Amino acid sequence: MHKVTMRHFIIATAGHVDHGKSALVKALTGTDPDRLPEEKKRQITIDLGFAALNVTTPNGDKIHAGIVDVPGHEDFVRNMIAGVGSIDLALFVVAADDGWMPQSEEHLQILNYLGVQRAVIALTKSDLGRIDVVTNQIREQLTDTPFANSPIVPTSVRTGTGIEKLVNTLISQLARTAPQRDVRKPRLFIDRVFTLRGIGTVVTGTLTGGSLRRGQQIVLYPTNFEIRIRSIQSHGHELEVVRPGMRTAINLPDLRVDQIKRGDVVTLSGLGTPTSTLIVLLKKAPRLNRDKSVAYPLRNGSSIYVHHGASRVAARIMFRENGSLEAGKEKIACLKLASPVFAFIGDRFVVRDSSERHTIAGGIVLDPEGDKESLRSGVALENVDSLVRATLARQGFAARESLLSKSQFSAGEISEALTNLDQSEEIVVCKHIAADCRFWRKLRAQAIGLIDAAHKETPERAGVELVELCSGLQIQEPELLESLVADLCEGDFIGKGSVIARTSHRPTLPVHVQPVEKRIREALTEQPFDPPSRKSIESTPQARQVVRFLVENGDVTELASDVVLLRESFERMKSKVVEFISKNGPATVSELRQALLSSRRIMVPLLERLDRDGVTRRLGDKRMLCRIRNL
Ligand SMILES: Nc1nc2c(ncn2[C@@H]2O[C@H](COP(=O)(O)OP(=O)(O)OP(=O)(O)O)[C@@H](O)[C@H]2O)c(=O)[nH]1
Ligand SMILES: [Mg+2]
Repeated sequence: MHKVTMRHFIIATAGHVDHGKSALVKALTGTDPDRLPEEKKRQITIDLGFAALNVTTPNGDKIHAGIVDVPGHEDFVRNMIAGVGSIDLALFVVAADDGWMPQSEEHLQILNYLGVQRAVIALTKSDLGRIDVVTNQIREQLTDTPFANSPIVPTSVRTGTGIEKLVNTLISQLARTAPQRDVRKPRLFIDRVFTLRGIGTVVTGTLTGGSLRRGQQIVLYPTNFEIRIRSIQSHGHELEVVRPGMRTAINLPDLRVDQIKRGDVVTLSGLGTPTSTLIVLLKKAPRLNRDKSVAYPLRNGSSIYVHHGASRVAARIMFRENGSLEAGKEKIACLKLASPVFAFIGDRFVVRDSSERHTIAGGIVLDPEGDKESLRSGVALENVDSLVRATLARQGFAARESLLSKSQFSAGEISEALTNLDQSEEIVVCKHIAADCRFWRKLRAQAIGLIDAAHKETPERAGVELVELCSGLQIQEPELLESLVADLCEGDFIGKGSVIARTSHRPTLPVHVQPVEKRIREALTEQPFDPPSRKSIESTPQARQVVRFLVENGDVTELASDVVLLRESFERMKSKVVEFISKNGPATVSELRQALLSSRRIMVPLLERLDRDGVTRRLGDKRMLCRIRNL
């Protein structure tokens, strides 16, 4: 039996001013999308309007389509763009009496730049004639665009002609449309903010990339507020969960309306942060009116407006090699934004001129982190594997957790790609990081070189301190060092505390310093319980080298920075202290010093060490034994 499903889609209108978009939405849904008093007065759409269409497909599936009605007037293109991001289908309107007009063209280009793949064309006001002529004109205008084969349906809200056919055409298009992907990276680009009495602040937008649920903790960018969703609605219905492709209203009572604006983004923390430098692939449509300024090449350094999500941000364009972008061409560029946006790899955007009169280009975000290397080499967007490879080739390595978090791939897809690429030895995955093979080989070789050189130059040392390795390799990220050490230790290396060495390495003093060692041992043996200070023993660099060796090897015990003694002296002193206290009861430093023929300089740090080791305990100015020991 066929299981009935409910699918959600977003349709947005598009088309020249006064061509009947809002009237058509009302005829389709019963809702008048023009809600502002000024819109009613001027009989024009100024800002976005909303309605819903609930239909059943021939096989019984239910489709819920949120409709965003956009303004057609050239002064409000900015609002139009905010409404058509992340839509599934365009309801493109051309009036039979007017035919193809300037904003028909501009809206078509905007939809193309934003990557909208499907459209249904409504030839409105069909009661006013010229259907054949305008149909031909539309077909001609749509040649070589993604909408070249889109259905054209003549309609009239006056006579009711074509409305039912339009509904059926919309259904059959949506029935063939895949629902938006849920990659657990929800983003709600806010297109409206308002306050309701008794409820507080509400924001609305079209949800993409993942679900949101009631009570969930969200973050608002670019302001960085972290807050909880009090409640969620979609088209007036209270919901527990909203999914991608749904018009969404969320109640954020902890924020005031003036703390949020159109273009802000509701998302989850942990997916990265907004940025102000984007590397993009910029495209300029081929079919621009050659007499107009829109057709002029886009020059290096131009000031423009970038429309991304529901936001609009002033920006400057920088091309590679100071180039410019001509109509019909595409080029990699860097966009320096006046304020940060929360963009993902693969996001689409529209570019308008600085006077905001014309749409002049559009593009795809290649690298939201603005890495200069991406500007040079570009970014492969074909699939998750090539994106992982290219990202690692560019960056060298990345933390597995955060790699491509700002992309339209899910964490599961990214981690699967990492495993596959690691298995086919195209990248290296080790502990917390993933790395480019060449980068990893080079880093490993450098590390091995440093360790071997250290073994040779200072054979008396246990190995290389990890902090030295870190600075020698100029590593700033602790997880990179940890993964590198883990990798080395799977082979011929061993980590001992804060030191790494070859497994075969046995610390030895170089022959030429062995006389120095002999002298030091003698110095420490002469008065074993009251040896000379470290400073006086370490009068030369060689002597310092020897003392460090003896300490690292455990032949010499370091009691304080200036107090060292032979290990056997230390052990004997310990036994004598225990013996003395066992026999005579708790003793002062002075009593112990006299009993052991030592000095206060040695005795104080010695007893502190024994306290730390749990042998003795301080009681006033005396020492007692911690417990009876079997020594
Ligand atoms: N004769 C006729 N007039 C229509 C039809 N559809 C809309 N109109 C009229 O056209 C005018 C504009 O209609 P709207 O629906 O407001 O146009 P719009 O495209 O939404 O305009 P903007 O949102 O401002 O771009 C109104 O006066 C409508 O009554 C139609 O099918 N036939
Ligand atoms: Mg309208």
